Amino acid sequence: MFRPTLLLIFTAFTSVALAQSDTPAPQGPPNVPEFAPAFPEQTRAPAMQSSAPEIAIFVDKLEHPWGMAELPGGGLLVTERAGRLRHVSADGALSEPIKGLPNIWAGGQGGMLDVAIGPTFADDRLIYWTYAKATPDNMGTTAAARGRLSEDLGQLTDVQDIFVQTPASRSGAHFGSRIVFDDAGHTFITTGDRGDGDQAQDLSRTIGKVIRVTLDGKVPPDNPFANQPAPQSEIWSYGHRNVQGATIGPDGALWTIEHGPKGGDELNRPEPGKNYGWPVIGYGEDYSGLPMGDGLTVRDGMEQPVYYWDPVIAPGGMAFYSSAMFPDWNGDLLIGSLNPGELVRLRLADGKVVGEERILRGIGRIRDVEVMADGSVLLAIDAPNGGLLRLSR
Ligand SMILES: [Ca+2]
Repeated sequence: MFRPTLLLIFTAFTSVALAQSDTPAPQGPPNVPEFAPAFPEQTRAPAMQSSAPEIAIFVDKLEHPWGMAELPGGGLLVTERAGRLRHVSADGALSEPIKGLPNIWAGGQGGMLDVAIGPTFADDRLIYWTYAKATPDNMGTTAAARGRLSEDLGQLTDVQDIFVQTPASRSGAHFGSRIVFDDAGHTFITTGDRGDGDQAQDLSRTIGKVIRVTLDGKVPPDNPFANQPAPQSEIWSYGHRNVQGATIGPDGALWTIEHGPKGGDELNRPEPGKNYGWPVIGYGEDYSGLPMGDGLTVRDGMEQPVYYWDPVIAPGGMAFYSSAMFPDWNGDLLIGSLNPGELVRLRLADGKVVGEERILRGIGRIRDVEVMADGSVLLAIDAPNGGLLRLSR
């Protein structure tokens, strides 16, 4: 990953003037060629090209970095899946682990996951994170918590969970998750299906759901199932497989991205109370090569993704770009790909994808993408010897 000679090759390869063609971004053949998109450009949108970013190592030697969040005034917080949260200064100096995290179930895909700066941080220093919570009988479940970050950035206090997924499971698979805020006091928490897709359709469980609660974990009165008993009242949308990317778009709405099986990664714009189909409909197949369920891509009462990928990109985190440093990326969605390992750039118009670029293929498994206040872009590279890369111009 951190080999300058390879980085130079990537830079040269992508050093092409802004252009757009009618052919899709380079990718392999579909796993399920018989599936057709439900509308034009739901997949394989025309390829775009932008001029190359400069790449620098920002932080070396992180163990499976998973989430990043820039602090007001500079510097950022970064999680490591094994169960750590650290501060990184504006010049890339890495702190010792911040003390005060709850008990974390670190195993399989579980551990310390996303981190976000609370909307009221300037007043109360509250930060938020998602993690695999260890239950008393040593099962793991996705949870979201918040705590107060000390002025010296070394300690969390007043830690409390604001969401705990039910039921817990012994599975090490599909914990999600991201945590994002709208500008009206709502917290969205994305989850995964814990390797049991049927539960994503079960509204009595918070497996395979997008969750919406207040900043302190209460059910907002306008939630789609607010009049139902908990935990259904916490559900915003359902039928999701494993949502590891989420952000609020320029339209003020929640956008999410989820892992499909073999084929069928999806970009969604989840609306309240709606069913996003997993595992009943989708654009992938089982890892065995057999169809998922009845092999359907469309069904009444189930929503279509805005966009899908086959073969998969294995999406991590994502962010909309808005800054002067990369003017040709303005308004675009930047998505981290774990496999094949690249930055995926989507251009949207009227809620549809109209262009796609694959940038920095082979750079490594990108778990998260953070657009910094200065317009640079940080990529969290997941690996035993992972780290953070900084893209600039
Ligand atoms: Ca779906």
